[in-house]
Amino acid sequence: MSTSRISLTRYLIEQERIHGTLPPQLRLLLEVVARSCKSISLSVTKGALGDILGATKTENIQGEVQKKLDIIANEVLIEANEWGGHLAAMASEEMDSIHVIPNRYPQGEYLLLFDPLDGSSNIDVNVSIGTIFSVLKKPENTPAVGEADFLQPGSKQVAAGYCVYGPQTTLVLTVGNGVAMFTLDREQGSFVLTQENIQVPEDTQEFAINMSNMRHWAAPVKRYVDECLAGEEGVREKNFNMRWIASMVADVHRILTRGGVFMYPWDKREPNKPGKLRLMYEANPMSWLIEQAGGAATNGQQRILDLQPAGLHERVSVILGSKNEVARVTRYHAEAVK
Ligand code: P6P
Repeated sequence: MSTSRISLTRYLIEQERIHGTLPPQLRLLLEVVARSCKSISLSVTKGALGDILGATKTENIQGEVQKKLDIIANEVLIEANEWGGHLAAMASEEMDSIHVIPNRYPQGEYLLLFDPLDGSSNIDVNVSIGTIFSVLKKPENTPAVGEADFLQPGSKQVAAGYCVYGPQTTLVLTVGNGVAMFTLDREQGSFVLTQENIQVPEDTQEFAINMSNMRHWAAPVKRYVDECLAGEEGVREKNFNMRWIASMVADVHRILTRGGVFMYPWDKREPNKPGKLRLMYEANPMSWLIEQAGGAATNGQQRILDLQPAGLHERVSVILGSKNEVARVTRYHAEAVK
């Protein structure tokens, strides 16, 4: 399919025609999410002119102070998605419990999860941020939708994606037949297909991790990063570059575009927490995108998409990106327990 000026709607209709994996309700859901991202992008680009910078006086369930834009983005997604009849409920990083579709609207068969504004610490310093979303089907024959209906492994996702608000506003999504990227044409106000069948190179010379946490890492992560730092004089016999944007969406976008390995592993600062990132609406959607693009994603021991969630906001250790590098880090974890 040539990518000359193919709109998101046309792409989704053609995906349904070719693969039959995109029923109208799911297509509507994705189009509404895309429209929400356009609206969020508009707020983001206003910056100080739009009174959207700075923090509120409230905290989310993670105990993190909520930025104004966190709340704005959350409200945009809730208001845009609750009346369409395609959802049974929504879950968000910014809300303690699920948001069930109000009785005044018809209920649909999908569950939408999102981190409305990922990378909040970058908002006030004009660095790329983004929205991450994941779509599950509501289990059959459940009388009233509840939190337990969301607790499905990432392998059950029917759609996943993100929108990165950077120099371009780019929507990246998968419905299970590969990964496509759409760039926002602000003159037309529509997302245009700019890349499809994205492939993550199996090898890389670029790793992404917050190096300031080095003294807290487990041995396998330290071993892997030390070998990268040793460069061509070390066992890897090649030099590595490092990137860390502190915005998962931007780091993952770089990896989808040119390869690399992203790590936010368990560390001993809070040993009872498996990691910092959230499984349901950060790690699962990003892991599916990476796998759909030929990469890999584990928590150091297991494939992330196989993990059975126990809670809506549970955290997970994340190692994802170029397949051969993720395999190496995962192997180092296995060797450490022998
Ligand atoms: P740190 C943003 O807050 C986030 O959840 C991810 O987007 C990002 O990768 C990570 O946290 C950054 O964490 O500890 O480096 O600030």
